[in-house]
Amino acid sequence: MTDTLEAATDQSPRLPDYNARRLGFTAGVIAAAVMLLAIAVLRLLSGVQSLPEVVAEGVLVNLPGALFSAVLDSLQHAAKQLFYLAIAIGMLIVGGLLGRWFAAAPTWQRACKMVIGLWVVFGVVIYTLLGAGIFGSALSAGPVWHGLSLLLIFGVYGLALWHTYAWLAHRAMPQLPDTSRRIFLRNAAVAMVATVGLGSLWRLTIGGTVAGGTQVPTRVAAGGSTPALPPNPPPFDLKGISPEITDVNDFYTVSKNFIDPSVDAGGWKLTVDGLVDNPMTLNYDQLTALPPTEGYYTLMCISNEIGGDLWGNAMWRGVSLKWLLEQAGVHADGYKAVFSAADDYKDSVMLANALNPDALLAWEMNGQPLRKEHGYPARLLIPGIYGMKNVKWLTGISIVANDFKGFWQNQGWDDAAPYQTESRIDVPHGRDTLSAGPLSVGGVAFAGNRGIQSVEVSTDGEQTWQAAQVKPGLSSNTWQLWRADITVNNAVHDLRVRATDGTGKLQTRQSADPFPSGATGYDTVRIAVS
Ligand SMILES: Nc1nc2c(c(=O)[nH]1)N[C@H]1C(S)=C(S)[C@@H](COP(=O)(O)O)O[C@H]1N2
Ligand SMILES: [Mo]
Repeated sequence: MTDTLEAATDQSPRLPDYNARRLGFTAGVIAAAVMLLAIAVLRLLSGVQSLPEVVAEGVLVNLPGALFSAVLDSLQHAAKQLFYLAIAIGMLIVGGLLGRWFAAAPTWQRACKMVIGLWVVFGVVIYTLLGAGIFGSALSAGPVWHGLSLLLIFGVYGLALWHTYAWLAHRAMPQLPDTSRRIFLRNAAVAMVATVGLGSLWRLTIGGTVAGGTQVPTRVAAGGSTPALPPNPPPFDLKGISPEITDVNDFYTVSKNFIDPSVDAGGWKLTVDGLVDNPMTLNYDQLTALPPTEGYYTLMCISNEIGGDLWGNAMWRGVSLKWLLEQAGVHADGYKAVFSAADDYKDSVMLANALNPDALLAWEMNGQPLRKEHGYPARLLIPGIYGMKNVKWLTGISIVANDFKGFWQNQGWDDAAPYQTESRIDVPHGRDTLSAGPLSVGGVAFAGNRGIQSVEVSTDGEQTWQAAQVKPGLSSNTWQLWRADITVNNAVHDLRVRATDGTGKLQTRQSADPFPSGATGYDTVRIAVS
C-alpha cells in the first residue's frame, strides 16, 4: 500500500492541502483516543503509573503551591478529576496537531519517525524536566518499564494514525488507497497482544502485584458493612453531630493519585534503612506478627477548609514506629525519617516525630484490615501533624541526615505541618430555620496532640462567648466532641465557634487559606430565627 502512495506523488490523486490537514487532525484525535485506551488497559493490568499520571504529578509538583491551592479551592473535590480530564483533552489535541503534520506526507516511514520522536521527547526531555528521570528512572517501576510502555503507547498512536488517515482519505477520495483490511487486522491484533501482554507480564513478574487471596478485600473496597460503632454518649448524642468514631465508609480519603495503588500483601515489603545499625526488610506476615498496639487517632487533611469535612477519627492498630526504629538500631544523630510509598509518594518528618511513643505503623482501621484507599497494607499515623505526613501504602523508612522535602513540600506546603487548632459546628446545619428559644449546638474540635481545653460559642458576632461542654478525647490524639445549650432569638444571625488548645492557646481568629500551613479562622453557621 505504501508503494502505491509513494509512487503516486505526481499525477496520482491528491487531497487538497486544506482537506488533508483537516483529515490529518481528525485522524490524529482518533489515534490519540486509541492510545488513551491502550494506556488505560496497560494501567489496569500493570498497576504502574501511566504517562498522564506522570505528567499530572510532575506538573502538580512543579506548580507554585499558591496557584495550585487556588485552583484546588475553586474546584474542590472535582479538582483531581478535572485535572486529568484536562490532560486527556490536551493529549487529544496534541494528537490532532501531530496528525495534521503527518498528513503532509502520510507514509508509514513518517509515522515511525513520529513514534521515535515522541518516545525520545517524552522519555528523555519531558520526563526529565518533570523530575521523573530519563524514561522514568526516578520512578519505582524503573526505566525498563517506562521505556517499553512509552514506546508501546506511541507505537499504538502511530499505527492508529496511519490506518485512520488512510481510511479517512480513501473515504474522501476513493481513488486514494486504503490500507488493506488484512494489514489493518494484523496490526490491530499485534497492538492488542503487545498491550495486554506487556501489562500482564509486568504484573505477573516484576510488578509482583499478582491478583490473589491477599489482595485488598473487595468486600471492603466496595464500601461494605463495617462493625457497628458505639453511639456518642450523652450529652454529645445530638442529632446531626459527628459520630465520635468515624465509620470507614464515611472517612475522608485524599491522595495524589488518579488511581490508588492496589498493593498485594503477598509481594509487599517494607524496608528500614539509612542511619540504622540493622537495616531490615519485613514482609506483611512479619510486620503483622510484631507486638501490636492500638489507639484512636484523628486525621485531618491540610487542605481542609474551615467547616470542611476532610477529617475523621478512627481506631488504628499496628506496631509502634518508635519500637520498630529501635529494633533497627536507629542512630540518635539522624535528622529526619523519610517515608516512601508504593505510589511514588514520599514525605519526611523530623526524627523526633517518628520517635514519638504514639507514632503508629498501622495495618488495621476500626477493627478491619486497612482499605486500599486508606493505605493497605500499611500506613503511618504520626501524632500532631497534618494528614499528608501520614504516609499510606508505605514501602520504606529511611533515616537520613539531611533536610529531605516531600511531595507536597516541593510545592511549598509547610514541612513541619503541625495541626492548627480547629473547631466545627455540626448542628444546627447552616441555613436551618429555627424557632426562638433554647438551642443545642454541637460539633468537634481538634488540635492534634495538644488536645482541646475549651470550646466557646458566640451568637452576637463575637462580642461575647459562651462556654461549651467538651468531651475528653478517646486518646490524646483525637478530636473532641463539644455541645453548648444556648438560647437564640431573632437578633441572632449566625453562630460561631472557637476552641482553645491544651496549651491554653486560643484558636487563630484570622482567616487563612489552607495553603501553606492549614486553614485558620472561626467556623460560622448562618441561621434564621423566627
Ligand atoms: N502514599 C501516599 N500517602 C498519602 C497520600 C498520598 O497521596 N500517597 N496522601 C496524604 C494526604 S494529603 C492525606 S490528607 C492523608 C489522607 O489519609 P486518608 O485518605 O486515609 O484519610 O494521606 C496522606 N498519605
Ligand atoms: Mo492531605
